[in-house]
Amino acid sequence: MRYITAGESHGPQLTTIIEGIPAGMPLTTEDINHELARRQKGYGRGRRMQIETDMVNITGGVRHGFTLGSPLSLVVENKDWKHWTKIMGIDPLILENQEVKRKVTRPRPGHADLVGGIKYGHRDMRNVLERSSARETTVRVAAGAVAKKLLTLLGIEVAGHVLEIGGVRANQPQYENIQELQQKTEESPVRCFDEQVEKQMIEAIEQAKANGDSIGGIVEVIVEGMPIGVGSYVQYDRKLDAKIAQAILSINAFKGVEFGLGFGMARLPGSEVHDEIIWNEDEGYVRSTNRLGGFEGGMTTGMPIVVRGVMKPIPTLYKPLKSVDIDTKESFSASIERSDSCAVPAASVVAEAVVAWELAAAITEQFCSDRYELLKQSIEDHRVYAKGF
Ligand code: EPS
Repeated sequence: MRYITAGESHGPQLTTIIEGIPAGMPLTTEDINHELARRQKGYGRGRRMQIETDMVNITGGVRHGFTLGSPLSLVVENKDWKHWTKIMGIDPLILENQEVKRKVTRPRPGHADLVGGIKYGHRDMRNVLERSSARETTVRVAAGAVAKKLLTLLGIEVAGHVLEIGGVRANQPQYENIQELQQKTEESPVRCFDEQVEKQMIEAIEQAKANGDSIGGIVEVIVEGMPIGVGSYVQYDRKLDAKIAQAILSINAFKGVEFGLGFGMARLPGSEVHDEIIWNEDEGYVRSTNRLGGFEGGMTTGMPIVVRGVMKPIPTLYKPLKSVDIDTKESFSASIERSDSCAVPAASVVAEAVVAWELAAAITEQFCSDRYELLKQSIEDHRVYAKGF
């Protein structure tokens, strides 16, 4: 499976082309729109989310509610485009020295503006920020929705939630089943399972907003139902945990990733890090603990996957940091753009999407995957085989 995306934040639309989804998999527009709406929610978003109501238009690869095996083409319109048709126009400017509004010459520290400008030779750094904007995660969530649909049909559930915002840390969630985690997180404006700290998180966001500042946090994705042995130890670029780490770090503003006990493992002896193996007739091989977060040797252990990512505070600030005007080389405040004060809740939905994508891609690579029914059968056969191994 592979996908690429295209489109600028204030351009006409965002697009993704997806290849490798098995033929015959049920898929509806609503499956994708549901995930797009989840990404748009979350306390701390700016005014842009009031303009957009993201809806997908499937323009290839699906017929009468089933995938065809041909590439899927998904398009999401930017409603804000109508306010930007001149600034972001596609056609050449009529007058050569015509002044374009909202030119960016004072790069924002922490964004791609300056470095991207130097790399591609854009002296109007709007050419950089329009593409490096997290608006692009809209279509990554659309691609992830397709992957998530496949996983759900194969009995694999993905749940993302927020663990920390601006230094306010939630307790590790305690739940009976993953559906409870999914439901409770869904009801929270900051996508946090812990109701006790939810209010404090909201206050932290309010405080940041009042100060013209921004705050980051930590999101966690938990996946249950993965078959044992997906991924591989035989080559560095086939290790599935490494692919997931890359996917998490590819989310805008993400700076770190850990599995299971993560960085805490540095302070513990081996006897308190590894997960003992037990076997029973019902479940086959299971572990008494899950400190490694679902991976051994780059392969799934069959235990829940537990992966966390850290998001830095968004670098667009209403009280901007010092920067330099690239035209005059004089010191100035960085340019002010409309922004969110905290996008950690939304980022937990993006994290779900990118993790789901990597898992679905690994599954379709490993099992018979031209036809959905064949894939389903070969996963069921593998589960039986692994249990009795
Ligand atoms: C973003 C800036 C804001 C965010 C945007 C990401 O957009 P605008 O510049 O239009 O106010 O709202 O996020 C989205 C549009 C989105 O859909 O998540 C940025 O610069 O990264």
